[in-house]
Amino acid sequence: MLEVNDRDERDAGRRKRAAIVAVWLPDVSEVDFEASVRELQRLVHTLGYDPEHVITQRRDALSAAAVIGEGKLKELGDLTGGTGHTGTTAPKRLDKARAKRAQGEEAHVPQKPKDDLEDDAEDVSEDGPKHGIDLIAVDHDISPSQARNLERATGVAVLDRTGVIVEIFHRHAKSREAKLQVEMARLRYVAPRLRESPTGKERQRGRGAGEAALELDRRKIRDRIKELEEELEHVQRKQAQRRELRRDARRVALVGYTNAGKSSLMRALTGSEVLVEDKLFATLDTTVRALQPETKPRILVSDTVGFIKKLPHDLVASFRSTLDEAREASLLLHVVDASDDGFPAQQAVTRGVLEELGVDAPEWLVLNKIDRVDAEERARLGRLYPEARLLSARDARDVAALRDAIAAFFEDAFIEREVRLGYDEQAKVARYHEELRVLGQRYEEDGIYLTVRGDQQTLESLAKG
Ligand SMILES: Nc1nc2c(ncn2[C@@H]2O[C@H](COP(=O)(O)OP(=O)(O)OP(=O)(O)O)[C@@H](O)[C@H]2O)c(=O)[nH]1
Ligand SMILES: [Mg+2]
Repeated sequence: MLEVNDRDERDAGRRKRAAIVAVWLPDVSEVDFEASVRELQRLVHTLGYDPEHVITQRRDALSAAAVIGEGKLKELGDLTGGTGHTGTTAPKRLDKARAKRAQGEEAHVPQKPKDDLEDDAEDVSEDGPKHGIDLIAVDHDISPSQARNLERATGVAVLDRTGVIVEIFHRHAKSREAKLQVEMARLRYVAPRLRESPTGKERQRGRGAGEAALELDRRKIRDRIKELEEELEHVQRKQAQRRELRRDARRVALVGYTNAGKSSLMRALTGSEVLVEDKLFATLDTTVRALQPETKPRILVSDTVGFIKKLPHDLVASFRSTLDEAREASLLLHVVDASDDGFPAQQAVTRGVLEELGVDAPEWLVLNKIDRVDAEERARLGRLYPEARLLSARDARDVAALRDAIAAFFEDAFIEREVRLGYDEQAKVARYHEELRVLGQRYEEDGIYLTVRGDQQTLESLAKG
């Protein structure tokens, strides 16, 4: 006991550590494999762990039992202080962690518990994780039984790629809508990972509070998901109404891979204070602001949630409203981080998601962070992507040029028209001034003549209304 306490005290305040497990499958190139592992390291880091160890293995397929083969599993067990094989009972602390996740609490990855040691002779190891590994992150989507087997062999909690992403979303969700969406995705992810029922041995021993929580059975989870769906529908109806009000406005959506610099560009283009962070999935909520300096008619810019390789489908589906922004935009700025070697793959992922969503607005490729790219590489990118805009969100001149290009894009589609209004229609005259550019105004006997310029949609809706 003393030893365990000592270790806990020593560990208090230390940053948590993670080990990454990745299998290099035959149909994956070396570049893609390494990029994927690096990305998972960044994800794990965003979640608050130092990804200190990377265990990789070449295999034809994932091992059905525990992802990696027996030899590697032993190696992993040595690293974590686990048995290295799957033949032991899952330690209770892992179940508690799972139960907590299912309840929507913080999924902190447990240390060796002090109170469970004596009565569980089969527990993974008597002296706890030797190297203080707190999490194993697997770069594949794995089955609940593979996760359980890995946990048995290592005595450490296991998350797969989806699990890591779901946890990050959970921590970063701020608005009511984002929170509801994440809770739903989380329940859908966690539910199949709950153990169905305790084993006979555990039943004899009697169960503590932690295990009682496990009895959150599937039916309860389904009920909760239903509740969430209803609440979400209500919130989203309101969102849709808000979008309806902006319908006539010209809209630009910033889309792209996570961390590409969408929010940075949003800030620069609109002078707004949206969150910019060197984290994956910093943005989960949509923000809409007017392009600055303001054009007439106004152009609205929206920032959206970033995409990632193998973005869990539940999460894609649940972030509908951010994606509706993209769907309803007249122009898409597809932002990529040009300083990242792996950007073509990231660009392809974003394209894939946009296609799946049926987004077909004109799309400009923005090669951002060009300040981090040397002259030679810039020239190469210029040749390779002649249509792209190479820029830095940190360079005021680049941002001003982009702003002008956006304004010109809409301006090109504007038309000029002369309209006649009655002298009793002052309110309407005012609306024309507010929503369109008025180039001239004449007072004739039969009415007020306005020469206006703007987009067809706004012109038509004003003529009707
Ligand atoms: N050097 C450099 N860094 C940039 C540039 N644009 C963005 N960054 C940095 O890149 C990181 C991510 O930027 P964000 O604007 O938060 O990226 P995002 O695309 O909104 O990311 P998510 O919201 O996570 O999808 C931050 O640390 C920014 O400061 C740029 O042009 N040059
Ligand atoms: Mg962002």
